[in-house]
Amino acid sequence: MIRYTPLTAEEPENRTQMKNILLIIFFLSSALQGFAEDGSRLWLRADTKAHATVAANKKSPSIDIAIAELQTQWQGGKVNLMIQKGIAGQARNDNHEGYTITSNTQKEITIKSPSEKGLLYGAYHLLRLQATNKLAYPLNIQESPKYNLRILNHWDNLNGTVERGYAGHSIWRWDELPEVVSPRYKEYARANASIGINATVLNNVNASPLILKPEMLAKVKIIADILRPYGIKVFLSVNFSSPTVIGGLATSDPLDKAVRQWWKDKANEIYKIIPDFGGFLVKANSEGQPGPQDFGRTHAEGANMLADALKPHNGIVMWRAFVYNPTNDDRAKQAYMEFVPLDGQFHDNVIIQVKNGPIDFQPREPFSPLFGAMKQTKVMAELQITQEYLGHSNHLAFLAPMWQEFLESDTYANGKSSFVANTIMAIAGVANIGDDTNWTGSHLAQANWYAFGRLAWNPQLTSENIADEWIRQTFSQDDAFVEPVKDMMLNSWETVINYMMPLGLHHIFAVGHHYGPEPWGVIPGGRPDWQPWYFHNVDTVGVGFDRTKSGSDAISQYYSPLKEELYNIHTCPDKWLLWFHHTPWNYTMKSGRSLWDELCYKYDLGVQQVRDFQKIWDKQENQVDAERFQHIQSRLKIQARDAVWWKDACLLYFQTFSRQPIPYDIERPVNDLDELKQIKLKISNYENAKR
Ligand code: BDP
Repeated sequence: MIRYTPLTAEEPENRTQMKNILLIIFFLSSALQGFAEDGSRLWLRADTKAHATVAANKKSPSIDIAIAELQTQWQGGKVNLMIQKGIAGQARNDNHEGYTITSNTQKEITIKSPSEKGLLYGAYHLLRLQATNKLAYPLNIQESPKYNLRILNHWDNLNGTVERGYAGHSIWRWDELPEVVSPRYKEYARANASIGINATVLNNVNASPLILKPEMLAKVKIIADILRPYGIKVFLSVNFSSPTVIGGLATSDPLDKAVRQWWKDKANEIYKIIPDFGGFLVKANSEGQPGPQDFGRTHAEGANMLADALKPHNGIVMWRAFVYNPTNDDRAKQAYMEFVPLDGQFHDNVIIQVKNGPIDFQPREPFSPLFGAMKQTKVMAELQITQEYLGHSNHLAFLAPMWQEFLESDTYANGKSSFVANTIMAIAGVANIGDDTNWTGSHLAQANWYAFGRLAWNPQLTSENIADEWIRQTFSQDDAFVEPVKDMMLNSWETVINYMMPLGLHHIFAVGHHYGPEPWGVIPGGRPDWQPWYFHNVDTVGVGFDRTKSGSDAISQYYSPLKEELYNIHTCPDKWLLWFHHTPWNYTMKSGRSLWDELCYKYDLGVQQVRDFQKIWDKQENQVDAERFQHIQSRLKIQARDAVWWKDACLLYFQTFSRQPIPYDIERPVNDLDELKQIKLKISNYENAKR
């Protein structure tokens, strides 16, 4: 019933060979027919036959890239690239990445920036305006990024698998480096630079200590050299036990002198070959990873030790707050409980990296109460671009609206209005990139990579704007195509929520792969906060997690007046109702329906919405190349089937508790609960990836 077979680590060699042969045949035949519409060009599809005149007042590798991009794509008059120290207000920022673009006429355009990188960004900006038909003269643009650090996190393992990756294997071919250098590295750098991403963590947060071995660092250096002219700094995830595992020390205690020296030496070794190395990302004392608490030390002591080693080189530590220790307390509360008492203890080159929600990248979460809670600590947000909990690369879920909802959430920190976007100083996104030809497993998922970069540059851009830009560059300028497809994209996230986990339900996924529904799931011997029941708490009275005072009181971690709004079941927004309240089946919702009926309607709505996506897409057949048309069409079919699967599974299961009929005016279930319970998908990317 479910046709889903992602690539696994154990892809047999003969299959790989076969794939290569097929690829060669495919490329030969497409070379004869013209360019294959395989998605490999991402949103960078402009004609490259222009012969623009471009002048620059400085020469450098980054400026050379800007010149080459403009020369080959810019259809207008002359472009001047000028490094200039004091430039206009809006374009100033600490990182000097801002720029201005001015012109009087189409005949001559000037891009100014204090930095080479800024000129490169300016060049991509100008080309984007051209590619989206948005050039309006005279130009008077001032831009600078909201955050200095806009970073991708790759959860890529050294063996080529990608944890929670749904686009094939890792793009980093460690086994071939440093001798063989994939052309993809440069294409990757270019795509990121075009949307303002300026940093990347190459390896998984579940980090192998081997990444810090000299032979691996030599490979990392090659990648760093390729990314540098595109303005991208390389970072690495490190394993806290590295001093013991690869250094041969007896301990990895952060207060041990030899351990501290080991990290200092390691930092010196790295900076000798990668002088602009960014620093470390660390997952410590989380899901079995080693950390300072193994030695009775705090997260602050652990982070500071690494920060001290990096400090002389201007490196930083991004220390993750994704911790939940096996206590009896609500998992949603634990990161806050662990980190808030440490506020003020972190050195100034440590940033605490906090996932957007308090649990774990669920289809929809309220923002984590850690945002705004640490007054003397730098905090950054971690978003997930890869769709671990949103249908992998099978389902369409355009995530800009989700990230926007998050960034625009008011924390009310310090008793006044204070949006999440203003409580953070950087943004990380867990990449959805792999070695699939189309990079992200599905064509439409490219939009999430794009949206991440654009929002990290300017969180005030609207989702609509971003979708519009992306569609125009990637597919077509024709409004008859742009408008309906944009509509579909903008509704897609909420649609997934509707058929998976409406009204604040969360983590009722099948255990392990997080793809299908398993609200009944039980992991024998597993910890309670890995069991779906822990999160939905269904019984004959109602459903939902009681996070009020009568329950875990996680709500107390939020500021007033949000706190009061959430405590009160009548003012708690519907979208978070079952996140915060164990709600009776007969509770009257804002719509006037009972909770049970509302739940049924939401699931049904989700199914109908995917059906509508199919209609919208099928109508576009003549507007799109056959290759991408069919690919997307086939994904939407999977999504439509999966939506029904989700709806039937959840409603039939919850119905055994609500004991009420599914309203008769909605689609009847087409599956039996007992059959659905038998489904066991064999997708364990996770198992393969975790070593
Ligand atoms: C969870 C993923 C797991 C990651 C973990 C993390 O299921 O694979 O290792 O987050 O962020 O969402 O560390």
